[in-house]
Amino acid sequence: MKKFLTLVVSAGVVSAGAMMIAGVAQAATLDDVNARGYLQCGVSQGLPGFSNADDNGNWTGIDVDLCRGVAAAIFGDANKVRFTPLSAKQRFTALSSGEIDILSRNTTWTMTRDTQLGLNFAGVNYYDGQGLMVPSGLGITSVSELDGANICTNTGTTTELNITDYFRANNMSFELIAFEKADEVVAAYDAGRCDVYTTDRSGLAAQRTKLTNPDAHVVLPEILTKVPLGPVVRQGDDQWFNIVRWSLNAMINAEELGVTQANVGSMMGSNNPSIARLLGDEGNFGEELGLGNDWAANIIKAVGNYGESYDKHITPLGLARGVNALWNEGGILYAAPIR
Ligand SMILES: N[C@@H](CCC(=O)N[C@@H](CS)C(=O)NCC(=O)O)C(=O)O
Repeated sequence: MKKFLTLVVSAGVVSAGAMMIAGVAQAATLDDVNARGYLQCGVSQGLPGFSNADDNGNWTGIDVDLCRGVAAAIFGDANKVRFTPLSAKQRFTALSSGEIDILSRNTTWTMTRDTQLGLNFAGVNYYDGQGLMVPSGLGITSVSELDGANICTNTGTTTELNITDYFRANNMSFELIAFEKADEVVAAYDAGRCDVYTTDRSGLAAQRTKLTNPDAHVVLPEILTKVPLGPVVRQGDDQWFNIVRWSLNAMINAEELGVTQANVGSMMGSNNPSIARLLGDEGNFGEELGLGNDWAANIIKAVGNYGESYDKHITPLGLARGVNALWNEGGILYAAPIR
C-alpha cells in the first residue's frame, strides 16, 4: 500500500518535468526528422515479437515494423530509422525530452499517460491483457491461490499498479519484487526468487522463451486487466500525431483491403476506390500529411500489412490473432477509413 502511493507521487513529479520539456521541444517533428535524415524510435531493451535486436543489432518486431513503416512513409526508405532501447522507467522522459520521435515499445495506453505526461497515444497496435505465470511444479491453477505469493515484475509499468490493485481488491497479500530491467525479472523468476511472474500476456509468451525450461511454467487462465498497447508521441504536434496514427491505420486498412507486401505493386491502378486512395492513385492523402502520396504504398512495400507483420513476429510466440483480428473477422481491429 505504502509502495503504491509512493509510485503514484513520483509519477506526478516526472510528469511535471516532462511537460515543461515537451513545451520547448514542440517544433514540427516532421521537419526535424527530415533535416536529421532519419527517424529516432524508442523501443524495448529486448522483447521478442515486439522489439528485439539480434547479435548484429538488427531490430525486429511489430513495434519495430511500425517505426520502419513511418520511416518508409517519410523517406521511402524503411532503413532511415535508428532504435533507442529504453527501460520502462526511461521511456517517457526519452520521448518528452525529444531524444526520440516515437515511442513504440509495448506501452499501455492509459488516461494519465495522456493527461499527466503531455503525451498522446496514436492508436493501438496490439490489444493485450495482464497475465501471470507460475512454475508448473507449484501446482497452482488459479490466481485465487496466490495469497501471500512473491511476485516479480518490472518497475515503471502499469503491470506493477494493476497487480497491486488486484490483490488489494481481493483482500490478498503479496510481496512485489520489481526490477528495472526485464532480463533481471526473468533471471529472478528463473532462479526461484519469486513464485509468480506478471506482465502483459504477450510479454509472458516472449519472456518465457528465455527461461531455462520454458515448458516447466504455466500461464494462469485469468486476465487481470485490459492492456491496449500502442505508439506514443509528444502532445502539441498534430501533424506528427497524424503521421503515426495514419501509418498504423494504413497497415490495418491494407490488410482489410487485401493489399500485401507481395501484391502492392500490382494493386497500383486498382479500380477499387479504397485501394486507389490507400496507394495514392486517387486523392492527396499523403500530401495532406506532409508526405508523398505514395506514403502508404511505401509502408506496405517495406513491412507489409498489419496481418503480415503480426504473422511474422507474433505468431511464432504461439499467440493466435484473437481480439487482434480485423473487426470483420471476429476481432476488434478497426481502423478509420482513408477517404
Ligand atoms: N505494457 C506495460 C508493461 C511494459 C513493460 O515494460 N513490460 C516489460 C515486460 S514484458 C518489458 O517491456 N520488458 C522488455 C524491456 O524492458 O526491454 C506498460 O506499458 O507499463
